[in-house]
Amino acid sequence: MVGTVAPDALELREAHRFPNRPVRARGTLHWDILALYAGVLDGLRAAGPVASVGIDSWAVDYGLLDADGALLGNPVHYRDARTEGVSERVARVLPPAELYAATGLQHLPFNTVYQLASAVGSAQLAAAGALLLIPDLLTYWLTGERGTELTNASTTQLIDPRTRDWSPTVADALGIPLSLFPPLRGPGDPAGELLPAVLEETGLPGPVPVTAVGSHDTASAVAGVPAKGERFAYIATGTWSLAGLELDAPVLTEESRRANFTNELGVDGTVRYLRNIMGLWLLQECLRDWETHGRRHDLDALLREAAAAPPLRSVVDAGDPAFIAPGRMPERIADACRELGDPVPRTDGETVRCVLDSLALAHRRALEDARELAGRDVDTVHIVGGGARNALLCQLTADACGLPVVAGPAEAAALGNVLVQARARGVLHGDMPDLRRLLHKTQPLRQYEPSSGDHGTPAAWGRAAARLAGRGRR
Ligand code: LFR
Repeated sequence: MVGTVAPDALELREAHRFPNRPVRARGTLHWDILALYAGVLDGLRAAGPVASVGIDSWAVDYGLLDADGALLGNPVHYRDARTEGVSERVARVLPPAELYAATGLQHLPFNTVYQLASAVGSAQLAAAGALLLIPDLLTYWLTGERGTELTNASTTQLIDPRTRDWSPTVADALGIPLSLFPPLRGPGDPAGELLPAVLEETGLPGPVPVTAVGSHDTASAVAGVPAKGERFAYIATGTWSLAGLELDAPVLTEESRRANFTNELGVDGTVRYLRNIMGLWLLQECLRDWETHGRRHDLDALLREAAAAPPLRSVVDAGDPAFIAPGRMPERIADACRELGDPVPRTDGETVRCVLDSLALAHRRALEDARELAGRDVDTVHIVGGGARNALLCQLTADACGLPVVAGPAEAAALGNVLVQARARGVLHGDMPDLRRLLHKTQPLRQYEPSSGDHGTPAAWGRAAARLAGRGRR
């Protein structure tokens, strides 16, 4: 994505898009990191002359380097089964309450800490001289310089959100050598310059500085929320739905831990207080499954079918970690409906409706909990990320939450990334509200009012929420 920024103008152009296809080999699900790096180089070539580069990606995953700086194996996908049962083992050494008090991170089975705990004792970890999170690894290949960007480091579960620094307590208890991580750097810090070989390969005129941004895509997406005041909640929806609040300080209470809320670190000293919800992964996996069964759907037609399906007929818990692994998603959703005593969707359109109703309910629950746990009032919900294009999901979320939803921009992560770079290069000035002013001035947004009534009355949403809550998990 190429951003063009001036004090009163902000535009984004897609220069190049490439697939990200995980590869299973010898039973392990990997990222095809060299294909991704090749995509980055193609993107730079297609972008043409640029004043700065910044990289963000999904969180938690990493590559290990040997003493010569060579990559030791393909990074493993966080959806791989290697972390199965690891959090239970870790809990015996470090009780969940202590881990939460130290790191404030939501329990997700794939957090880096569990990935590393599962790797302790492996030949690969023993041979490692450095660990680089995905955006930091790509940055290293582009610049030759190593660092650990803070917003993404905060998803490792090895960072103390109060000090915004490593937590030796956690690392020591689990035998994880923090010395593997290069020094921390924050959004806006310099991260080197494109190497001569990279300039040559991409045809870019140098020098091109690389700037650290909120390298966790969700940190950049939240920086890209076009909020006008302080009383807003956000839902960054794509493969995941990350629903919560932007705070000045972490909430580390026992209630917060029980509610499975995370305190990830954001741009400009902020805390992203949110819950991870399965997101459009549920839909993506259904589409993939139907396609392998010879049913290739036109997404718009399918969403129209879903919109016409009976509302709130069947719902599942869209926060259930049981949905993390890939495969057989429609079947797993049907099983979950059965288990919860709801009718099994009869058509693909009904399955999609079940997914979207369930996501809307999970959004409602997350925002209700966040407001209560953080003691914050909210008058607007911002939906950013790819899901902002899904009108049905936006309307259902407005209905479920009983709040107006402002949808867009879909490319919030790229915009948040670009804004931080532009400020670091001196093109923009000011703090988050100033950067956000530029967003709501320049980006097309769409508003959804609650209680349209077409998709269930407020009372029906309340009953569905209570029904789901009564069944236990979040
Ligand atoms: C979103 C995201 C989430 C993180 C998940 C796994 O793309 O980065 O914030 O929990 O992916 O890394």
